[in-house]
Amino acid sequence: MAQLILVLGDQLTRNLASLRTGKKAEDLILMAEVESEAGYVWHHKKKLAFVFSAMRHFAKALEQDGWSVRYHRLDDDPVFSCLTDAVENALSAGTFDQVTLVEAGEHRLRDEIATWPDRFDLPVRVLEDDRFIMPRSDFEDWARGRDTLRMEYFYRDARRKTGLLIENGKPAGGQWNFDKENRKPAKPDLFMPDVPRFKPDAITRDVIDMVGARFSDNFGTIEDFWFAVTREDAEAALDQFLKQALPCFGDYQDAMLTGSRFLYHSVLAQYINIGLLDPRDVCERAEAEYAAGRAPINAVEGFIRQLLGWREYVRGIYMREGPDYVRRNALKASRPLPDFYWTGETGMACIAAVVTQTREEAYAHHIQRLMVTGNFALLAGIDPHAVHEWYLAVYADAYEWVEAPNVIGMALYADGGLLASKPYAASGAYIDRMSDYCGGCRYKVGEKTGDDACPFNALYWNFLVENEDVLRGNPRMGLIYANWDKQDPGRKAAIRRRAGAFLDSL
Ligand code: FAD
Ligand code: DLZ
Ligand code: SF4
Repeated sequence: MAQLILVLGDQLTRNLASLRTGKKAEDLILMAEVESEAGYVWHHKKKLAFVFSAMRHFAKALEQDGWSVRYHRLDDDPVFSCLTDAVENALSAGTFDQVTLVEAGEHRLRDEIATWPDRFDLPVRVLEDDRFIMPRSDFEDWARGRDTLRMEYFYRDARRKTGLLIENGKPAGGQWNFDKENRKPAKPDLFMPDVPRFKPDAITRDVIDMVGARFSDNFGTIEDFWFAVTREDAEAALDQFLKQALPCFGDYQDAMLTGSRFLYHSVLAQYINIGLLDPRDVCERAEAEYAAGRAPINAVEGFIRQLLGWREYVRGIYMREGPDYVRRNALKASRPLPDFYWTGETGMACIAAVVTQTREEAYAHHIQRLMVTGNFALLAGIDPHAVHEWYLAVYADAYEWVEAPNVIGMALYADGGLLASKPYAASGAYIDRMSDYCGGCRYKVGEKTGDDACPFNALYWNFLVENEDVLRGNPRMGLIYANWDKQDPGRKAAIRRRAGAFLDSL
């Protein structure tokens, strides 16, 4: 029985379920660069180059393994507008009994694939994506019947199930979570390992030329492309992270520095999300660093929690909540996304730094995404769907299943508290404590009113007042509202005037 096996651009794993069931002598693998996947958002140029180059390298590796591979480049003739057309074209060129693929991660593509059995009049076998640490049914079982779906409890269950960082049935180091130790600001004189940079080979250079020519209007710069595009290079990046950065990952996890874009973060999400690295393997390698005494528990637990906890949890939320999740808007926010999210042209030094870095690297770390661009969008009441599309476009690791819960749920509270027990709203004081941005800013972080005051300060209180009907009843917000209530009425009015004037200027 001959199968046409479709491998998607984020399924670049030799151990993929469809390849495990396939037969090299009989089956044909199809991979296709298509317009719809390249264009469903305004992808960063470096994200496009990364995905296409990694796809081309993977196709080559499969051929070297003995598979027959049919590969369509975006600059081949004909250009396929969508994956459906690419599959139809491949089916018409051969004789197949079945189309086989691993399920897509995003609802958009899952819906497209659901039309295929009727359209092609052929069985379409969709296999579960088992490249996560736990099967999706584990999340469903955990979530069933619960009133609240807090990540921390999901994560503890996952630790028990996998045995990761469990010693004699107890959490390693005596605690489940060492987050309290992981909030240190960083000083510029700390030793910072640079992120591993890989020199583009001929395949990557070809892709860079194509992206530069076809997507010249897309967001971001294409120059200085350094991502790994093969499993071997992604493994080398993992090795370097484990040796050089993991020991300090915990301490400086929430810190931000103008001159250090990566700090001690792993910068591995883009590799894990397209299948060049396996998340369980990454966790086990980090655990081994703790076991060998080379990395402390607060670092290793903090790191493993991101992958075993957050990454698996947000995928569960995305699948459970369905396609309408990206349209949630619990706080009825409707302001358009300001242009400076694309240009970086703003007097707010923190936003300018994060957007500039995002434009150049297709990367920002978690606290930059959550507490700078995310926090601003929350406080300023920007339309969540526009914010969602921005995040989906600009990061090399962005796929809706992981991006949407982080944006709609975590950063914007647009799901009404399904994911976060209270909004991650903060004034300029938080950014000042965790970064060196404010020193170089035209605004004064210590001031709340007047034209020179840090906009985050007035926006913070304005946000609380504007959303009082939803937030005041939240027990975790009680102290904050009590603090506002105590303030002098004249001062309150001045803060709200400052916020109003700033919002009008956007
Ligand atoms: P590290 O800080 O080194 O963390 C290690 C790994 O843990 C990451 O590689 C990633 O795989 C995983 N991880 C960490 N935090 C999360 C999280 N909150 N959710 C899921 N996985 C996590 N992550 C994406 O992979 N794609 C996205 O599109 C994305 N969008 C985000 C948008 C917002 C508003 C926020 C607040 C977070 C978003 N994240 C996203 C989560 C996180 O910011 C990135 O995974 C991380 O910054 C990637 O950099 P890193 O590899 O250096 O991560
Ligand atoms: C991200 C991406 C891009 C830019 N292009 C392609 C493509 O041309 N062909 C393809 O198979 N996959 C691509 N991908 C990855 C897909 O968007 C990804 O498989 C889906 O978003 C998962 O639902
Ligand atoms: Fe950002 Fe305010 Fe600090 Fe300027 S003063 S960098 S706007 S937090």
